[in-house]
Amino acid sequence: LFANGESEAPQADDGLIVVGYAQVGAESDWRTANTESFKSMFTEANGYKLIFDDAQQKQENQIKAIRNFIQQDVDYIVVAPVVETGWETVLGEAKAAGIPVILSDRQMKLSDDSLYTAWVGGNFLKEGQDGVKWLNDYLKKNGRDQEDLNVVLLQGTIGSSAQVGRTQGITEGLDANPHLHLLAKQTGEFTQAKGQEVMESFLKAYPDIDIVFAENDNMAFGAIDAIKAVGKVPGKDIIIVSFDAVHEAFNKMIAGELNCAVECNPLHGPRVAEIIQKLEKGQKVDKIQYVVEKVFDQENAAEVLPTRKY
Ligand code: GYE
Repeated sequence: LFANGESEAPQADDGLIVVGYAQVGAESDWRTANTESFKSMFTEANGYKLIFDDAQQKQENQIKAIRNFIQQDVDYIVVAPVVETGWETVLGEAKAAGIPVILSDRQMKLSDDSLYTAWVGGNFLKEGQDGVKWLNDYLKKNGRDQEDLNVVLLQGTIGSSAQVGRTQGITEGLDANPHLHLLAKQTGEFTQAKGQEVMESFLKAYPDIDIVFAENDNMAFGAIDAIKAVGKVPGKDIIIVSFDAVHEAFNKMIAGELNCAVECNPLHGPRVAEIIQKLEKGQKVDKIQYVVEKVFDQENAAEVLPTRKY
C-alpha cells in the first residue's frame, strides 16, 4: 500500500517476459495449431505474458499490431508475416525502440536483414519440390509415368512466402517433366471455402484434370468436395497432393480421398521460446532455422496418424 492508502496498480507483467505475437489469422487448421502452440507455450506459468493479435490475413492489421506492441514496450515482437514485402518502416520503428523482432512461419524479404533477429519455419521451396518428387515416384510405381497428365494448382495467399516457395517448387518440378501439363493456377487464399470455389471453376473450365496441387490441406479439402460434386472420385479420378499434413489430411488419406500430404510443422511456440531464452542469456542464435519435414501418403497414413501432434 502507498502512503495515501492506494495499492499499486497490478502489474500483469511483473517479472514476466512480455511477448507480442502478430499472427496471420485463423484461415486454416495449420494456423489454429500454430496459435495453440504459442498460447500453450507463452503462459505465465512458463514466465511469459503473451499479447496475441489475429490480423485476419491483412498486412495492414499486422502493422497496426506491431505498432501497438511497440507502444506497450513489449520485450519481444514475434511476427508470422502475411506477405513477404513492405515491412521495412514498421520494423525500423521496432529497432529504434530497441525491441528484438523474431520471425516465425513465413519469411520477409527485407532490404536490411538486421531488422530481425532470427526466423524459424518450414522450407517452402523444398516442400514444393518434395510434392512433385512424390508425384513422379507415384506415377512411376503405377505405370503412369509415360502418360500425358493435366495439372491444376490451388495457390496460397499471393505474396506470402509459403505461396512463393511452394509455387516455385511445384512449377519448376512440373516444368522438368514433359508429361505433366499445368493448365491453370489461382489463389484459394489458404481457405477451404475459397479452395472449393476455385476448384469448381477449374472443373468447369477444364473437363480433363488429372492432378491437383493444393498449397495447403484446407484448400485440398475444398477441392475434394468440388470433385465429388461433379461425380468424380477424389484420390482416384483426380490425384491430390497437399501441404501441411494436419490431422484431417491423414483421415482423408486413410479414406483414399487425398493422395499425399507434404508436412509443414506449425508447432513453433517452443522454438520461438528457445530463441528468446537464448537471447535472455545473451547467447547467439542462428539467424535462419529450418524445421525438418516429411512426406506422407496413403501407404503410411494409418500407421503415422496416432503419433501426429497437430
Ligand atoms: O501452409 C497454411 C496456412 O504459412 C506455412 O499458412 C503457413 C501456411 C500453411 O494458412 O495452411
